[in-house]
Amino acid sequence: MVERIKAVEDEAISRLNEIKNLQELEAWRIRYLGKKGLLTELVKNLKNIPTEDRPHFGKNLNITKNKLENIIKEKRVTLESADKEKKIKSSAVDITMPGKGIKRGKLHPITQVMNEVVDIFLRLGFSIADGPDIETDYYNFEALNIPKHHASRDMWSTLYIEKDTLLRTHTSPVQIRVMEKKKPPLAIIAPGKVYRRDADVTHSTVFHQVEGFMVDKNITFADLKGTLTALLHAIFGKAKRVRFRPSYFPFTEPSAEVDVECVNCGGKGKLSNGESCRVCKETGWLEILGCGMIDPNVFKNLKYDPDKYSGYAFGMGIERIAMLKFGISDIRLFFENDLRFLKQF
Ligand code: 2U9
Repeated sequence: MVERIKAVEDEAISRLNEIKNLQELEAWRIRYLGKKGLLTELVKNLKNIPTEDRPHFGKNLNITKNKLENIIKEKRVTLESADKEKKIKSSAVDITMPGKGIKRGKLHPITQVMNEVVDIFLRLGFSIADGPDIETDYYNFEALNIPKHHASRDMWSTLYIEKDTLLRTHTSPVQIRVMEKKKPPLAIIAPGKVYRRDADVTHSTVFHQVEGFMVDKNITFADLKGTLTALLHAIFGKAKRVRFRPSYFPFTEPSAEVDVECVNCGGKGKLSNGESCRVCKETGWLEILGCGMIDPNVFKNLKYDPDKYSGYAFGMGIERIAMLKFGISDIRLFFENDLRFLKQF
């Protein structure tokens, strides 16, 4: 009997060393000290032992039982504190971890180019004006020397809301409204959205313009040339050649279109590998601006004396400048809001 008790105790102690968690410890307790445990069975067996031997075995059993109970108590404390520590480690905030970082947005490429153009004019002494997107036929056309049913109206694919109400096709009406309220000298730019019934890879129904004018006594075409050349050199670089070509607009006379040396082929019309330049269609030039001296009829509509005052005006499409600056061949990319595209600017 004593050997049996010793064997159970030895087994229990040797198995205890392999225990790694509280579940295994509970299984161990059940095996030795549970209701049907090995040691409990030995206690139950006492009744089959001669009465005179019972105290001796009983004492032995008690010593072993106490020993195992003490061991299990100690082991439980160790395992419980290890368990606690593990839980704390896995759920605690590690204050040495780097922060998540705030992702900063960027300005839309059109806004960037718009700001760049506006800043150049502010440095040249121009002021900014704005006006409504929904305009009347008078401000969008008639005041600008574009009468009803005149063939020149075909230059703008206009979106009408009602007979005399429309989405402005250019920001020129803003300038008419300024001239109605203020007297020269005036140097104004009108940046903003404009609308046309037009959509393909280079045209969008909604696009952005910067138009502007300067009106005073003795304003000449030389002032116009100097200002717009300075603008294009600031946008595309001083090394780029600029040329003025005769053109026609109902609100300016004389009128001109302004070209800058092609940004893709350097004005050669051909690429270094001999291929023809698709950006300028082999001409070596890119059309960037329209401009001219304000037509005397526009002044007359506003009760300005065309013999006293003269002025120049100009207009440009911001999407076109952005496409050339960034080498983008499809205008729709600006309006699709695909982050893979927008992140590049
Ligand atoms: C007033 C008088 C004259 C504004 C002008 C242009 C020439 C021009 C186009 C460039 C590309 C529009 O975006 S675009 O399609 N604009 O060519 N605009 S002169 O002339 C004015 C404006 C206001 C009172």
